[in-house]
Amino acid sequence: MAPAVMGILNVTPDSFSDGGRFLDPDAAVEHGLRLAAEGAAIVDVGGESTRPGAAPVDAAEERARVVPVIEALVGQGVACSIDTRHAGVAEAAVEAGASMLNDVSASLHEVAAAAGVPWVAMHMLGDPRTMQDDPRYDDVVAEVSTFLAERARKALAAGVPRDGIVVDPGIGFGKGPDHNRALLAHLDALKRLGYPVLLGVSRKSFIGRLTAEGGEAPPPADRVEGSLAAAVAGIAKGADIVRVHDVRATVRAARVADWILR
Ligand code: HH2
Repeated sequence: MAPAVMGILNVTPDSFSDGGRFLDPDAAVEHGLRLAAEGAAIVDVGGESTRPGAAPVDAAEERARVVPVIEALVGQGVACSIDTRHAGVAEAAVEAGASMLNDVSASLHEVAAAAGVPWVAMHMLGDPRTMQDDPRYDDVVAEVSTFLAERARKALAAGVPRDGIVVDPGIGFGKGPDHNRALLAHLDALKRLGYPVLLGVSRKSFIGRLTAEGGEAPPPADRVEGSLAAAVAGIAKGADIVRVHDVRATVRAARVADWILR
């Protein structure tokens, strides 16, 4: 099966790429419908930016941002995941119809078990406010793999079924450029854990750096080629789900890559 494309819908004022564009619920629902029409298998709804340096959002505020949008999208037949670090938000989102828990804290396995929804465990070093302050690893691939294996074991013990676990290296979450590159180049090491792998590279800063001209990185919305290259490289290394802003382009690229690779 071709890798699944997860479309990003940030109902936030401050996300690094699309902050403020979809804070209005009507605009958010319209964008979610567009992502689904473009081929997103699932739309990932988030109400808190986790970009480097971002300040945490009050959980009640986060819930108020995401719940109406999820209700409206699910009501129109669009599968949604909830991108959160907060148990209360995750529970409210599942209540509203979200069918997957995208957990950037990798700590909400008990919520996933109780709700009976698949759980994405993402690796992050520290928290968004400080994670890019000189992150260090002895062996980033081994440390991220060990962390995710241990979290998956905890989730199994809590009652999340084996086929309800997805792992994600957390590109850009407490990682410098060399850490990101090592994780992408060795994504097959994560695959060996035996769970589907989700990869989020879309428009991230390493792509901006690599595609800079005259020392200036293109703005996030102008990083589509680099994002496609990174997604396809990830797919070649076994990514099963790619989380992206540019859904139509990624669906097309993934289809071609998959035809060649599989
Ligand atoms: N990246 C972001 C947010 N959530 N979830 C997973 N599983 N993997 C990721 O790599 C990932 C994620 C950051 O991207 P974005 O949502 O576009 O920005 P922001 O955090 O500023 O809202």
